[in-house]
Amino acid sequence: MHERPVKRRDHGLLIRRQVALGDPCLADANTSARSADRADLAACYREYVVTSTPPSASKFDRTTADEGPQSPQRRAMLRAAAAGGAGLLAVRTASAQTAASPSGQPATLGRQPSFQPDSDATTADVIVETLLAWDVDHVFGMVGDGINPIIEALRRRQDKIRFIGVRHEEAAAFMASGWAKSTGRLGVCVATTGPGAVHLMNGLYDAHFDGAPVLAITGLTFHDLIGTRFQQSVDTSALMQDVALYNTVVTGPRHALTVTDIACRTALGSRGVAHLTVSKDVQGMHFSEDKASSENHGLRTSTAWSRPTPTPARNELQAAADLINAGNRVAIMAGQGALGATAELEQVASRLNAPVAKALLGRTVLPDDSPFSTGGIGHLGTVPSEETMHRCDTVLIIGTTMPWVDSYPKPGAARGVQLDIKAERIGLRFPVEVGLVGDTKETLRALLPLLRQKDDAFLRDIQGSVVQWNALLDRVAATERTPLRPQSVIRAVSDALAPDAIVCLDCGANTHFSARFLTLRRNQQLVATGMLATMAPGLPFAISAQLANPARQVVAIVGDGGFAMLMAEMSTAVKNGLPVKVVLLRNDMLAEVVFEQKELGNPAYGCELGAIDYAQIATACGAEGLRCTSPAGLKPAIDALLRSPRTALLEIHVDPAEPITMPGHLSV
Ligand SMILES: Cc1ncc(C[n+]2csc(CCOP(=O)(O)OP(=O)(O)O)c2C)c(N)n1
Ligand SMILES: [Mg+2]
Repeated sequence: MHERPVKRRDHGLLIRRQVALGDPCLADANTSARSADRADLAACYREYVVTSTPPSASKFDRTTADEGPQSPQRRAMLRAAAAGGAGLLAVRTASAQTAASPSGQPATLGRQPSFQPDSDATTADVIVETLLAWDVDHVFGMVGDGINPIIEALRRRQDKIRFIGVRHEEAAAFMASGWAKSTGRLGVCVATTGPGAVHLMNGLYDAHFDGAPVLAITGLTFHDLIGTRFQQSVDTSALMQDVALYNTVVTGPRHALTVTDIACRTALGSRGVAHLTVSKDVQGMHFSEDKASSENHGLRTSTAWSRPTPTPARNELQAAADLINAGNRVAIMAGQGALGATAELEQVASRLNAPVAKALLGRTVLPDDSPFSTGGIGHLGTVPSEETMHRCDTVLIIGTTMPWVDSYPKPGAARGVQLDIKAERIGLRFPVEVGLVGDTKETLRALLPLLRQKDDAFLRDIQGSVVQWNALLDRVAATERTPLRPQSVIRAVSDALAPDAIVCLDCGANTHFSARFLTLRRNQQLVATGMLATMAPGLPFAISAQLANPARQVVAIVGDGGFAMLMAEMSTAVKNGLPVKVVLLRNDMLAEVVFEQKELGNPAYGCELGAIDYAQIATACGAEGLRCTSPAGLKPAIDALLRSPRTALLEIHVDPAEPITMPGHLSV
């Protein structure tokens, strides 16, 4: 088969140049360069260039100049990273980031498959080589006899692709989802036949519900024992039917050549989960054993990739602009679809003098201290956001289907325009008159010149409400009592975060408090479970976010119930030398559900957790375990946590009776 040459890319040079230029797409590299690690980073560049080694023998003849993943530098880096070299990891990830844009989609890669399988290559080899061609350099999973050939193919390429072994496959799927959410790049997880695949499901649904590009690879029982009630023979294809946008049984290396590409392309292009399942014997099948069917004349797909950036037609943009221009009090609701379009959103908000309410996953589309921001919206949101939506006469909904309909304007009380990349989402929560289906950044750019400048009367009104709301938050956060008020804990954490921290959330009362009391600034990032609202992802999200962003501070804020579900992953963080920080709000209770049961008029039932010493759990896993039980100890404990160079957990005893409230019911 024929190869087309691909452009050689020197990652080291590329990063250095982009850091110097302050390329906003390279937030990580910029951060690294700004931070105290700058000298380390420079040393790393030198080191990995100097220590690079020639390619090791492969079943694939490379006939072209190698792209990033195959470069000797990259191999040296990954080898060092596998051995726990944090500095080298920083370089590796910065280079990988060159393929990602902050809009949550990789930039155009423009690559072609650069390998030619020889007759010895197995299905597993083809799958892993295709992942490399797609710039995948981390795979999360758990070994098992149903995927041994795939694990072996990963082992033989460990200098190019890092396998992160987990303690529970659910965590691997959360890590893949968290990786995709925090980088916009493809997250990949692998699990064995039957039980391993079943364990992936919750994390895959998280990715599916939040549009995170994830590829799951699972084993299937022996190809000729499917349907014979053989051990572990779960029908993984049927299992994934609902969660996966692309779901295929791989029949051999020849088939793997095409379908692995299609799986990667589907996950990235359609933003969701793709699933490949392969019988364990088929994983080891050699190319020479795989006879092509009569209609397969050497079919090969291409990994050439172009980021979809559609813009609506001119007349649709004009219709949207006309509607918005006719409004007197224009409000914006923005979600994760606007991540990466901050500059454009700021320009539009400024042109319209529009307050901007932000859905949880899109919390950082504008910094919380922006003059346009009204904070979060919905049950976890703020009074100014509610006011904005209930007082506006025009709403522009951008990249969100925030689920709480009562936080949108009342139908008929405002006119609406909605911008979303997915056509089927237009009008889902609010009956808009104009739908713009397109890429947020490009569409806002095209819309801006059509919008007329508005006065700031509405914005100033809402800003008055923001001032009052912030004063209320300050008073709540200033409460000093034992057990601690969770809001004061979150405020103290927020105040201590690094300027470019990545905060990962779980699900529970702790999420309500975090959503309200974290002030997220420019360059900070939030990774959370949105539409699935599942317990337990906080720590796995933090682990993959830290792997993807080694130079940044990564903090998981979790409840005790959610943490207990996957707490063995602390050892995954320790084993991989990741300085993840866990802030654990301990109330010995599944507190959110206590309030939900009470709201229904029921006594709390089934919500008590057995007391666990979480600081000791952390220590037992090889991490640092800290504890705080009083207001006086709070700040020093948080400082000690964040200063620790190791994986560390701070267990903070908080008041289980502190209620979660709708925005209007928060009181001092
Ligand atoms: C996997 C999963 N199981 C159950 C729930 C329902 N649920 C939502 S919040 C919650 C309690 C969370 O408890 P914890 O992690 O201790 O946080 P807290 O509410 O105490 O802050 C439960 C059981 C869920 N969202 N996800
Ligand atoms: Mg709890």
